[in-house]
Amino acid sequence: MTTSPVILRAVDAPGHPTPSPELEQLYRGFERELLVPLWTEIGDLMPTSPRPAADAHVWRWQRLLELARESGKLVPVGRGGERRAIALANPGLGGAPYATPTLWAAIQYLNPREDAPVHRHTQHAFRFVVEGEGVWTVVDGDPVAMRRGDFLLTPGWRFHGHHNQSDTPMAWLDGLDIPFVHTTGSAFFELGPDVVSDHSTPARSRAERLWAHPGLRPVSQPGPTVSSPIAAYRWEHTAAALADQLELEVDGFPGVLEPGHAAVRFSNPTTGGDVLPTMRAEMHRLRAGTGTATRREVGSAVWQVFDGAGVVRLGEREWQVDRGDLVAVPSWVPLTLTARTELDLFRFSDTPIFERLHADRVQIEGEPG
Ligand code: GTQ
Ligand code: FE2
Repeated sequence: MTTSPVILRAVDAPGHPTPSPELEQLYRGFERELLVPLWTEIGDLMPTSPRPAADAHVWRWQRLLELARESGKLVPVGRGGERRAIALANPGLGGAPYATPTLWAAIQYLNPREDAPVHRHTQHAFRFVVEGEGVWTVVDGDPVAMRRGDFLLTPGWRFHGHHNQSDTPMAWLDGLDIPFVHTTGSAFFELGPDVVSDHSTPARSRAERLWAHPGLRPVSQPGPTVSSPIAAYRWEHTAAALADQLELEVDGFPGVLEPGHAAVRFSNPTTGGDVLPTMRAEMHRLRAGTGTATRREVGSAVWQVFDGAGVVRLGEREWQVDRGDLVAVPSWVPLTLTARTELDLFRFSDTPIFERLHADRVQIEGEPG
């Protein structure tokens, strides 16, 4: 996308006009009237297949954590700044705090006994916890405990604040659709009460007590909801689902995504679809020594290593990754994962947007495209 003034130049190429003083005059006329002809832009605007501006990139969790800890010493959390959150800025996106053109990914950090104030916004959000515990996120008045492996939802326009009730700092991953909402001009924001009044620490949220029982929904709550009503998907459930898939494989039954690769998607129990209107979230487990097929798809994703170590290949580039490391996967870049040890990965993507628009596409190497 062009953000600086366009300077049109005549080029001597097939399908292009012959350079001449008159042509230069014509192009200056376009500029004066804020017009851009297609013939000078066609290659960039309408490529034969996606050529995303975003780069494939890896951020190291240990580096993020060091800087988050330092921020914890220097930067207060309160009204105004709202959150001590530090976003991944994709090197292809001009310094914007965007992991991909649609997705925000940030490390958020709270010191012992700190509160992050209550607000709400149209952006959809989730938290994923790679390590630690002791923070409760309060969503529309319902306190939700955050622990390692848990995936927690803050759907758009719900009031939410966080409080650390422990004696240790806690860091976690935030995922939001901030870039998508920003570029489409659909952001609304509202402050809540200045003080977090409820510092209670229930082991389970009200939302979980109502909704988080496998295959069972409360009869009092009919009808679909656009976002999942499950406030927290607990690690014990996710871990059991992954382990069972791999065990089925050992027993010779179907269920795994591909050999040695178990995968589950967090879903909205009222629809069976994605947890949020704009974001998909999944957990993957690869047996030690196995690799995935090479796959690319329309839309962008961010992966975080939850446990283990492995290799991420994106196009021509390759990275060794460890616990907590974050990987930005731009649209249509071929991705291959290899597990050095057993490898658990969290993944989120903007796929629901493309599915809704019927613009989704997947290509797996070796299969008919
Ligand atoms: O925790 O409410 O990383 O509003 C970015 C925006 C976290 C939050 C972010 C937010 C939040
Ligand atoms: Fe927020």
